[in-house]
Amino acid sequence: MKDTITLLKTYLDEANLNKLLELKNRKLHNFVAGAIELCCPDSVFVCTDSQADIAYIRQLALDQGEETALEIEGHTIHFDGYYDQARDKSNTKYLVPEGMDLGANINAIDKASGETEVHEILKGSMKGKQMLVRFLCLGPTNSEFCISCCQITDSAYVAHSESLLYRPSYEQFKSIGDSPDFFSILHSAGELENNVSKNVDKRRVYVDLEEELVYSVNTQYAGNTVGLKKLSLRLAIRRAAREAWLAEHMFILGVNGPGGRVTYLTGAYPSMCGKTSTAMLPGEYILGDDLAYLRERDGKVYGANAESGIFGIVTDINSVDDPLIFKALTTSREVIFSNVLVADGVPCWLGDGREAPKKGTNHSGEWFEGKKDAEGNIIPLAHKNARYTVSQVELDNCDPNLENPDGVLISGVIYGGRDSDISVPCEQSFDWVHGVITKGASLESETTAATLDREGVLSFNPMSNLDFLSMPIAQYVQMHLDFVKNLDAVPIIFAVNYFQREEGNFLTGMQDKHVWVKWMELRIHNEIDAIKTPTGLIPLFDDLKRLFKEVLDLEYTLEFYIKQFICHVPENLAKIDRIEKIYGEVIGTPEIFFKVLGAQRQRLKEAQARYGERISPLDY
Ligand code: SPV
Ligand code: MN
Repeated sequence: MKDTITLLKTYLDEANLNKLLELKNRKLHNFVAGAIELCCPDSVFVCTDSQADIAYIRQLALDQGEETALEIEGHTIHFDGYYDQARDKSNTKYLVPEGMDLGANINAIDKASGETEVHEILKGSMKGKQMLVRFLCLGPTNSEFCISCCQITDSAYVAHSESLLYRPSYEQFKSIGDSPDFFSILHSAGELENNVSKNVDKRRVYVDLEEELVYSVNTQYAGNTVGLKKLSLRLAIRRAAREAWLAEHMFILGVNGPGGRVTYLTGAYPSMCGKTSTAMLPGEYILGDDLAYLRERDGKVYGANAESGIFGIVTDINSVDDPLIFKALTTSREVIFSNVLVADGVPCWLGDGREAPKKGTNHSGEWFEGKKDAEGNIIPLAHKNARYTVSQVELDNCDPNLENPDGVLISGVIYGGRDSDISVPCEQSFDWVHGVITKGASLESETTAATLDREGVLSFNPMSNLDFLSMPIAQYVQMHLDFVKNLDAVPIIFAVNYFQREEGNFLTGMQDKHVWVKWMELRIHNEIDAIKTPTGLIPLFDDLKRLFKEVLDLEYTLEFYIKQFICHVPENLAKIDRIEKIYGEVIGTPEIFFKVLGAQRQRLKEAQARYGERISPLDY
């Protein structure tokens, strides 16, 4: 490679060179120079935190046709390619050096060959394009949570999305000086056809854990490209392990309790399991919807949102079920829609509660009702995983602590999954260890459209973080067990399941989650009792009856309570068998894991002998 500064001087005009060299960081200069040499852009734009630079990126996305303006001021639409609509799990891999073993459940490739492969694919990928260099950070700026990041991309849509999703950090980069302590992400959408990545067969997301560097190529979908989202989560999990904190796939919700108190809970649910709508419950506070950093301080757990915006699923958002976000998405502000249908400048999506147009433009191009794709499948009006991108401050109930460098005190953790007949709608674990093992680490959920897998298959997803785990599972579980060792105030672990079904019909209403979190809030403060079952502590009917009335103005019946909170013993036993088998094959699973699962099996069997296979909550 040419001398770094000489190379930068050749490719950058004076203004951009000055912006880059003002950051006196050799690793950064090398990263940019290396990316230029590899990707061969026509020009380079260095984006500072200035309004003018940020506006340049926003306009570029329109000028390049990656986004198109919609009727409402500030709204734009971006389309990803028809086959580039979700995270690509199979082509996302860790580059592992010799001697590193991440275990069987984690997708990895030998570092030397993976690096060669991805470099080959990236070679010349920015010819004819402008390279954009962005500085952003994870966690509130200048806080102990904060991680600086540099993203290079040739997609103005990716760079624009980051303006809405993260805090700018060019100024902060000045303060890190020559420190190598930042994440680097290099993305190219690759060759484009009709403005979408053409060579999706060569789509790759490769993560270099040693260099804290991610490569992403031949894709535009934000889950594969926006470096500070899932790409950095993979890096952050590893860094958290080194520094004894937790980087989690969690929302942070502030729940209003009696007497004006606000109690914060985090929640980890796989995609499309009600995570965002729980984080956004009307009347409560949203601190974050997807990525939480948790740290121990003074014997307590404090949490902060790694992000400051939302890349949320738009499917099923309507004025009745999600009034806050629906309002934000239908009034003037900066919003990027992706993969919805546009008809006469108006975005429409599945389940939006409005009359569906018969034609328009969507991720398949010009669309009409009944249109089929190359495989003969009917193309719905919009993709199920269609999304919106918006800054969190645009929500009426954004938590005022979003930028608080201290974070917020976390009193509860919720693990959510999707199953029809195993888990009750809401349950408290007996203690941290029981919760980590039987709720978090044992989480199973039916697959959804958020990844390119087949939908509806029950799959194992510990802490709903499996897709992003960058260390052996056993070590990750151990990290959770250890996290509370020095704590005086240990958060309570809960589990929820919004997807119980009886003869195909859902047993819980869309709004019921609001009652469950209010119940948790009262449990955290020890203000109501609970019933001990073999799998955890469940609500008393009278408490739920009162809460349904207070929170939702609904009459909750005993009949419904029994249906929802029946313990399905055989299904729970089968789940324990499955989980034991999985962890039996995981190298290094802590002994305590099998002990806690074994004790749960024992409790279930004893209860079964006494009350039968289906235990009503009134039986205990
Ligand atoms: C998820 O799928 O969990 C998301 C969206 O939050 S993505 O950015 O694709 O990860
Ligand atoms: Mn997510």
